[in-house]
Formats: sequence, C-alpha cells, structure tokens
Amino acid sequence: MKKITVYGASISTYVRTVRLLLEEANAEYEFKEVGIFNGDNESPEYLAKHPFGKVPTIEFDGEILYETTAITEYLDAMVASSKFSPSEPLQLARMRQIFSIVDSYLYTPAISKIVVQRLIVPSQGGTADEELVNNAIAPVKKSVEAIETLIVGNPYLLGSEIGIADFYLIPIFIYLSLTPEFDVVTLQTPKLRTWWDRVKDLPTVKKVVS
Ligand SMILES: N[C@@H](CCC(=O)N[C@@H](CS)C(=O)NCC(=O)O)C(=O)O
Repeated sequence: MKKITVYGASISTYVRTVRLLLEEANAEYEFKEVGIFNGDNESPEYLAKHPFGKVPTIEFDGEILYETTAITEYLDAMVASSKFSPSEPLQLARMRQIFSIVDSYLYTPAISKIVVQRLIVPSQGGTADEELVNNAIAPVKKSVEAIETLIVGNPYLLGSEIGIADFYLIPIFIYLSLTPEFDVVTLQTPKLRTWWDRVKDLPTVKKVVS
C-alpha cells in the first residue's frame, strides 16, 4: 500500500480536485490542513514542499509533487489504473484543454473575483465590489461556454465514467452555484447544467465539501 499525504486547505478548489480523485478511487490517504488565510502556506516548512506557496501538494511514497494537473494525472496512473483519463488521444487532449481553460481563463474571474466578492467578503463583514463582479461575468461565461462545446460524454464531461475533467470543474461549480451570477453564466450551457444537477449530489462531492 502506497502512503499518500495531501497538504492543503479543505476549502480550496484545487485541493478538492485532488481529493475527489482519491475519494472516487477509494484510495487511502492522509489529509493535512494547510490554511491559506492564516499564512500556513507561506511557512518555511510548507514552502520547502511547494516553493510557490500554493495548495495542494502531495507526498507519495516520499516524493513531493505539486501542481494539480501533475498530481491528478500521476495519482490516476498510480492508484486508479488511469481510469479517470480517456484512453483515446483526442479525448485526452480535450481533458487537458479543460484543465487549461480552468487554470488560465476560469479560476481567476470565477473564484478570485465572483466567489470571493459574493461569499468571502460578506462573511467577513464587508461589501461586495459590484464593478469587480460585473467585470468578471463575461470571462466566466466565455469559459463555461467553451467547456460546454467540449463535452462529449454523458452523464460526465468526457464519457460515461467520471474523470479528472469532472474533478476539475466540480469544485468551481460548488462555489459558483452559490452565487447569483451562476444563472447568468450558465444561461447558454444546458449540458453543463444537466451535468451539474447530476454530479452535485455525488457522495464524494458531499464528502470533500464537509
Ligand atoms: N497552479 C496551482 C494553483 C493552485 C492554487 O491556485 N491554489 C490556491 C487555492 S485554490 C492557493 O493556493 N491560494 C493561496 C495563495 O495564493 O496564497 C495548481 O494547479 O495546483
């Protein structure tokens, strides 16, 4: 049995991506909370694992690995016989396209802007910056609509089985669906709405959120 430790904040979308894979694989792992609001991720101990101070980082049989794309593809190969990645080259490319869209175009406007302003700022007694939220709607809508065009599977994004592409998008939707902007950005994405209605109640999704 390989020893797996996941370091990260339980609220982090990227940490949830990794944990969804491990939970769906029924893999045993230890989770060590590294706070991102209290500076745990900037401690010398954590920076020794991840020089950029982001979460997640994993330790797999003594090897340290960071960056979620690398982590998920490695874990898929090591603990899930690659069942969470398409074997067909074009669908594999589609999966990596979805990773890149999330990383490069969706995460910042969706999470760092809309979700932070709508959920985090008010929870700390502040008021949302409406201009910032409004400016983030178009890039989020564009990204979500781009992913909609890549969906080839049913009921999951790339097939009949859940995969890493789903693990990437589910954590973003968990937060985005709690904001009033969700209906606007998913107005033209009926397939993603149907997908979300199905995946949001998966036991593994409930587990990583709890
Ligand atoms: N490129 C990184 C991004 C990870 C990332 O942005 N994580 C966020 C939380 S979802 C984080 O660590 N934020 C803390 C910070 O930026 O200080 C990956 O793929 O793992």
